[in-house]
Amino acid sequence: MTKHCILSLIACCASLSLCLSCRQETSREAVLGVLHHQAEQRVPLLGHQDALMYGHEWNSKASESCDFDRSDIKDVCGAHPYLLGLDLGGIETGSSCNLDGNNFESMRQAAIAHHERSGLVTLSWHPRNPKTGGSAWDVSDAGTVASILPSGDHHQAFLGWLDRVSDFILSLKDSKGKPIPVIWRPWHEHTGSWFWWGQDLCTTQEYLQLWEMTYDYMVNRKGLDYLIWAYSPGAGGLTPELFAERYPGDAFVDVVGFDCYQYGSNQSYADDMRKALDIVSAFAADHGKVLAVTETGYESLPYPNWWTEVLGPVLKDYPVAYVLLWRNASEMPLKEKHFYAPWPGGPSETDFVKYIESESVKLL
Ligand code: BMA
Repeated sequence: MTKHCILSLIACCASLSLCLSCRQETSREAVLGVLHHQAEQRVPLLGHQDALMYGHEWNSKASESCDFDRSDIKDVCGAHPYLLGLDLGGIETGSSCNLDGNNFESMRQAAIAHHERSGLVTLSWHPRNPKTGGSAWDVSDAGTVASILPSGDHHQAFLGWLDRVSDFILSLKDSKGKPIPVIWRPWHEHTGSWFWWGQDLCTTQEYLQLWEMTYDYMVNRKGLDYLIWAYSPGAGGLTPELFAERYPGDAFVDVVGFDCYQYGSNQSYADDMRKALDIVSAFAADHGKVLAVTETGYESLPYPNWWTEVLGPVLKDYPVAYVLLWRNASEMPLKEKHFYAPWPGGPSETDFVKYIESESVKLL
């Protein structure tokens, strides 16, 4: 081979690999572009946790062949939520189903089907406690985070958990074999102390190390360099200092948001939302990040005009890229009142349709 041939071969390989990485980069960039655009327009994408898996009165598990084309929101207004939320809790131990009974293979198919319809997917994770073997809510051992960091006894085992999470995400590919960029939201609500990675369960330095280790393993070891990373503390007691304290850094985060639920009056929820949105929108602007409401809702929607009179008026004042409603549980009768989105015949159906028709939020 002549020197000229070798040089052109090297140039060709270099441009091919550039091209491949561009292709991945473009997808990630395209999603970020959509998110920035919606925020600028002040028309958030509407998301719903587990939307295609089950609803208030149905479960995809019950149908023999399922194309994941049903959701409570579509049943109510004819279009799916733009964003599908799914949770990987349980995958770390090799379970076939997640903590809410969704089969992981079905979740994989739902995520792909949603992407093929041009929707976006966001993944959260409620992993079991790697030290005690308890649930994500087992806060009995304040040494759990320390135990999975590089010098801890459970470090190697935990890397195996990250392998399983990463392999699931890597298996999300479109019909052409192209990886699907998802919004990945690990270690959420850490400003509270109800998960083993929460505020009183680890130091700031340990939390930051946990995030960086997760990022490094997934991006650099597993090749997941096309994810969109979301950082989302809880809204309760949020201050600019608290939000910034455990922020992993601009290099490790794309979306900044918070989780905020209504427990009291409409006014107190609106106040909580505005307070959190003031803090996080200012942070997003300063750091050039996307602003999102990463989880919200009012369990069982006891106020029927909640959409147009409570949520809508707050959201319209901020550049929010997306808002994710929590799940409409199908565990009956145990969780009959555990729903956050409308369903046919449910309490807030009419107002939800009105809200959608006002084009203040975007469905698929
Ligand atoms: C909670 C509830 C639980 C569920 C958990 C993880 O808010 O919905 O029933 O197990 O989220 O999805």
